[in-house]
Amino acid sequence: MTTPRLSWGMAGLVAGLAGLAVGHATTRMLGVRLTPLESVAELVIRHTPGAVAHWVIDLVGTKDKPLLILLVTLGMLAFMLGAGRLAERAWWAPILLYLFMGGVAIVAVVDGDDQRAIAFVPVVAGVVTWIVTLSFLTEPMDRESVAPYSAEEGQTRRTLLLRAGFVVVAAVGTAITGDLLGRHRRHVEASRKLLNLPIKDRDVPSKVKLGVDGISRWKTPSASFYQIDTVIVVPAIEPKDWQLRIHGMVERDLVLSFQDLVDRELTEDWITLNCVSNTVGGDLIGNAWWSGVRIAPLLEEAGVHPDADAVLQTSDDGWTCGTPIAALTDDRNAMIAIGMNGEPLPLEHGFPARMIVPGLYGYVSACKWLVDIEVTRFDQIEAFWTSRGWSEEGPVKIASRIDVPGDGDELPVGSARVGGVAWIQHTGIKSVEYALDGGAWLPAEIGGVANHPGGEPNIDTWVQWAATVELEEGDHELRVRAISNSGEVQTGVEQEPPPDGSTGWHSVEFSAS
Ligand SMILES: Nc1nc2c(c(=O)[nH]1)N[C@H]1C(S)=C(S)[C@@H](COP(=O)(O)O)O[C@H]1N2
Ligand SMILES: [Mo]
Repeated sequence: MTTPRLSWGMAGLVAGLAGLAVGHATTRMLGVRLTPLESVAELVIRHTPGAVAHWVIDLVGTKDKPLLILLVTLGMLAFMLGAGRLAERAWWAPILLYLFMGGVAIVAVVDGDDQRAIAFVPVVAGVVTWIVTLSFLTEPMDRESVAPYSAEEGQTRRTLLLRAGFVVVAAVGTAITGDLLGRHRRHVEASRKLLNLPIKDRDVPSKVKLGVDGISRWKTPSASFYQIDTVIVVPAIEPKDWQLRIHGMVERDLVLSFQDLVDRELTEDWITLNCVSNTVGGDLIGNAWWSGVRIAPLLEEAGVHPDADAVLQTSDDGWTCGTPIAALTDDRNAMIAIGMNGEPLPLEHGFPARMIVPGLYGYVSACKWLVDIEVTRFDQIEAFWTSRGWSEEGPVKIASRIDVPGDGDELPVGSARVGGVAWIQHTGIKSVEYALDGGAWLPAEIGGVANHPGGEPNIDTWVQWAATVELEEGDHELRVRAISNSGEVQTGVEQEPPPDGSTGWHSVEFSAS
């Protein structure tokens, strides 16, 4: 007996629905605006000629959008049935179809308003689900077609129905879970918007800008600030449900609500944050205007035991980092931040509260979604990254980067403006030097530096640098190095990021014609 066509079609449909459910759930969980299906629908809207759109609106009135979603869904259903039927002929044929549909969704995302890497995840998750689920559903039928007489009458059909039932239940469950998580996230987003924190945004001090086209903006907009964490779904915490416990080797435990924090004296500062995993020339760094509560007075209030030398910070998601108490209690503006660039922290950057410590890499200091601070000793703790081979202490290393020209650029012969950024937080950059084509190191211009904390800019931020170079026709190489306020000259010795941060000079090769 051969399996009826119907079974293959049904397998295709069920696999298709599972993929849509996963695409939907991932969209909602990640807080991406549009599901892959909706992206495609918007793509269609954007590229429908005006005349056609008018004609449709005349015909169906304001029901045009639901109608479009319906049409796209029907189209998808047809494709899914088709995928199942194709699977009967060749196992790879439906995969081609899925990849094609995924490709259309990718085009829709690229063409849309959200091209962050995360916006592509639902599409990829959906396509993978299609492929895996279809092979799971068709496997009993494949087995039967290989050995047609070994299968008991009806056995294959029963297995298929069982598996299909299982997939449908799992898909519905996934979609509902995604919706619930998504709804929670939207509530928290709404609470965040309604928060009226006593914080202000700050304009970029004019003296820090060198006005070179294409170099990093001195103040990094929150939306383009690099994001590093270990979570798949960003924690969504209602401020009213949040609390921070400070405990361990202290005289008295402190428990703070979000309101307690807001009611304290706030501090605000420009601070550059960077990641230890940044490679030479890399972009895991950003500079923002942070608002928060200094951690030093809180620790003093708790009464730190003299033998303690570390705090273990724990995030709502379970991530941990160990930070030297010295860096939290000296004169630097180490703070529990609640604001970034004049707004409550974005969810991705630790809402409602995270630590920011000038001068330390993020992995040993900048705990997002911070809920617990344990005063302790380094010899008694293991934190997330230190247990994976990274150094216990992570002071920022001096570094500099060339933003323009880019590697491989072609420039016109003659004079050109080049430049980028340089940093060593909490020591501060004194000067930057560049060398063209292996020549001597020459001093670059740098954006104003104040060599004291609290100035603008201050020793806790990066600086822009720039120079004018004369280019002859041919290939060129430009390199850069920085010198700190303490006289440290950035080393040219190349080191990979592990275990405590990369070193080496950034260089770019380009040509002039
Ligand atoms: N909860 C949590 N906090 C975290 C991390 C993390 O994985 N989980 N990563 C850290 C690392 S390695 C860095 S570099 C910074 C990055 O902060 P950002 O994503 O706001 O730029 O956050 C730190 N805080
Ligand atoms: Mo990091």
